[in-house]
Amino acid sequence: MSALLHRRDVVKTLLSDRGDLMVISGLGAPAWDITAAGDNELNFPMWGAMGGAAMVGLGLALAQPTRKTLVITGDGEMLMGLGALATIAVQDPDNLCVVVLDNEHYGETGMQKTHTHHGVDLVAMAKGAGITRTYLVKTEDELKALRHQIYSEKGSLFAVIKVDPEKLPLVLPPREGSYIKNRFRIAVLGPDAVHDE
Ligand SMILES: Cc1ncc(C[n+]2csc(CCOP(=O)(O)OP(=O)(O)O)c2C)c(N)n1
Ligand SMILES: [Mg+2]
Repeated sequence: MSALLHRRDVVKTLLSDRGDLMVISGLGAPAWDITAAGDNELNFPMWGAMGGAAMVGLGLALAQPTRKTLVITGDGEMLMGLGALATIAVQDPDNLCVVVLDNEHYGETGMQKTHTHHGVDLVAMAKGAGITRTYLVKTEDELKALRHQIYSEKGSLFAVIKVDPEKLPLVLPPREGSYIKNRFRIAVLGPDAVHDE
């Protein structure tokens, strides 16, 4: 059996040479992962709102149809917001990728096992919702193929990447929500996107 992929390497691979890719992360460890790959004005790390990452990604993808949105979240976070898969399938944007870093645990809160540890199959759930391009990634080669799909192919996709349930040092993004939001809006919409409040 091959060794599990390491989440920081996975996220670095997905975000290297990212161009103008817009990235939403789920709260907790995925937010530390995208920051470890390099803080970026086109990152919108969720500091809370567990269960909301894929839906925030959908809203962004619909609002910015000419650019690509990548959601990177955890299995626990995705399990909390499963209804998003149905809405994404029905809306069927051609510019939204949802990637779940599945360590089969709620890592951030003490490594309690999640449902995926007990066999719940998020890829099958996404398929059942009607998302046609779904991927289960366990190897470097499969990760490279997924990267190609994200950057070079059109259409929404959903991927589960099985990763090591390792505990890693925190790499925190900026803490202030209004700063992250304004930075993101200016990067997407230009300097007039933000007014003094
Ligand atoms: C509504 C809500 N419930 C619970 C929490 C506590 N919480 C924060 S992160 C987290 C675990 C996230 O697990 P997962 O998405 O699998 O990410 P991992 O740390 O394993 O990568 C939990 C339970 C929260 N912040 N909000
Ligand atoms: Mg997890």
